[in-house]
Amino acid sequence: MQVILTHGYSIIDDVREQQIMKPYAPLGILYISGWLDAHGINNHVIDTTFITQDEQWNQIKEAKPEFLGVYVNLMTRKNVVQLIKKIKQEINLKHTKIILGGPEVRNNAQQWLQTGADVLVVGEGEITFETLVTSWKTHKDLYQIAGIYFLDESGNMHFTGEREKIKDIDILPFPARQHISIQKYLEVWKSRHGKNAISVSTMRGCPYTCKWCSRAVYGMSYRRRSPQKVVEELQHIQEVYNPDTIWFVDDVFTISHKWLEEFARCVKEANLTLPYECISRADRMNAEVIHLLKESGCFRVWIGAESGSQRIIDAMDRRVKVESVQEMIRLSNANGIETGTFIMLGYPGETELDIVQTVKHLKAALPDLFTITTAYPIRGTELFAEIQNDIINEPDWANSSDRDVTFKRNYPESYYKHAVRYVVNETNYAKSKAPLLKLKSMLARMMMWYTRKFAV
Ligand code: B12
Ligand code: SF4
Repeated sequence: MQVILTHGYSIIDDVREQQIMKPYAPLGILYISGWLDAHGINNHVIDTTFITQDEQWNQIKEAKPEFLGVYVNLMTRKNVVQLIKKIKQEINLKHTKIILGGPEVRNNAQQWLQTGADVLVVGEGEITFETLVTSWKTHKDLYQIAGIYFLDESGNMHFTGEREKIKDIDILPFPARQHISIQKYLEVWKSRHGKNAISVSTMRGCPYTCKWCSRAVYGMSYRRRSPQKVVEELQHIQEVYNPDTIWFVDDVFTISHKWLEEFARCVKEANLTLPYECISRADRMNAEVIHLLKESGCFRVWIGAESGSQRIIDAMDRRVKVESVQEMIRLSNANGIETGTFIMLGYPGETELDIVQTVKHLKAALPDLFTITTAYPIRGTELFAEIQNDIINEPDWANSSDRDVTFKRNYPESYYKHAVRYVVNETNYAKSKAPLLKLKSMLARMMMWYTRKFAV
């Protein structure tokens, strides 16, 4: 039995990431690979981050796998659709079973199955994938495997029901980083930023309800690895790869204060000095938490609010107070932790006044970094359900992502390009006082007015 795991992301196609150059290894398939290793199932990972789709195709053609598992998210949809179509046309791969997993499959099941995928795994993938590769011999077997979608003999979509989530995620082996070239990731980081990073996951699921956020994989659960296990993994990473920093991909790193306390204690006991970056929420932070973060090696914390307007934060069901976001950003900075925040413009109902409040919020908080996006509706989210009747343009599913879906907002689409420039330049001006930034900000504000009045 030949099992291959792969994904559809390639930096060569991603002009934006070529500028940022902070790629991370595909943790989802590495977790599955580690699980298969631990259960004696030989498997191979084709990591496409640094290769082209053609190279990926050649490797698959050569290997002729019996099972091909592919991770897919909304951005890699197009590449994965193309891959599936090629496989379906290749006579030498007629026995290859295509199994998809990741956040994209649950809410696009019909489309993926019609495209040619044989089985879709929803939610956590380790046990479902293992069960598939060990017990799927005939089509009938699929009905017994929980957590999958497939087409029945009449071509109708069949769902076998949710698989029970793994209760104790400490049973998961470390992701099989040894199956790919982590060195390559470390090198590109180092050459561009002088420092490098490796990603680590300590929790699965998030109990919050932000309307634009996809919880298609782990749902609203909260499960956490023990601090001891996490520190063990960090020690292992330091020994084998010796990265400069760690990025915790967790949704809300400080969600449990008890966990954080224990984590800080374990880090200290292990004499571990590995600076890390993480994401949190202001309502799960306070002075003590910031102290624990600092003590355990946190050099940067991202604290989201998405907007500076409480009205919009409430509309998003973000459940946080804008003042507390500002306070936690300032407090983290004062304690020597760099800060970042996320901003989203164009949320339904947002007016120019809300955008001005967002600028005020950024100026009051002065985070070291912020990212800014225009809101887009991910299928399966509450935001998607809310704007469904206001969709203006939904491009061909197979050639686009949810980011390309446009919906009716308060202002025309072109307005938001200028609004982004306004927020960026005005905030950066507040930091540096460079006159050119003020000029750019004023120009952007004028264009906001112009597009608001005259653009269609
Ligand atoms: C880290 C991360 C990133 C990183 C790094 C990505 C990377 N290479 O790892 C960066 C910052 C680059 C990033 C970027 C983006 N991200 Co992101 N990201 C995450 C995050 C926080 C963690 C991912 C992770 O490592 N999880 C841990 C692993 C173990 O979980 P997993 O990948 O889901 O894998 C499990 C299952 O999905 C399944 N599975 C996975 N693969 C496979 C394959 C098979 C065959 C099977 C059977 C099962 C299976 O089994 C795995 C183990 O149980 C998730 C949110 C989250 N909490 O998961 C968002 C998330 C994946 N990102 C998301 C989005 C929207 C983006 C961006 C579009 C954001 C943007 N505006 O630019 C970009 C797109 C990047 C791209 N081109 O692909 C969405 C995806 C939504 C969707 N429906 O596709 C998520 C879910 C966030 C959210 N809650 O909305 N992201
Ligand atoms: S945005 Fe963050 S806090 Fe909100 S639901 Fe998503 S992961 Fe949870």
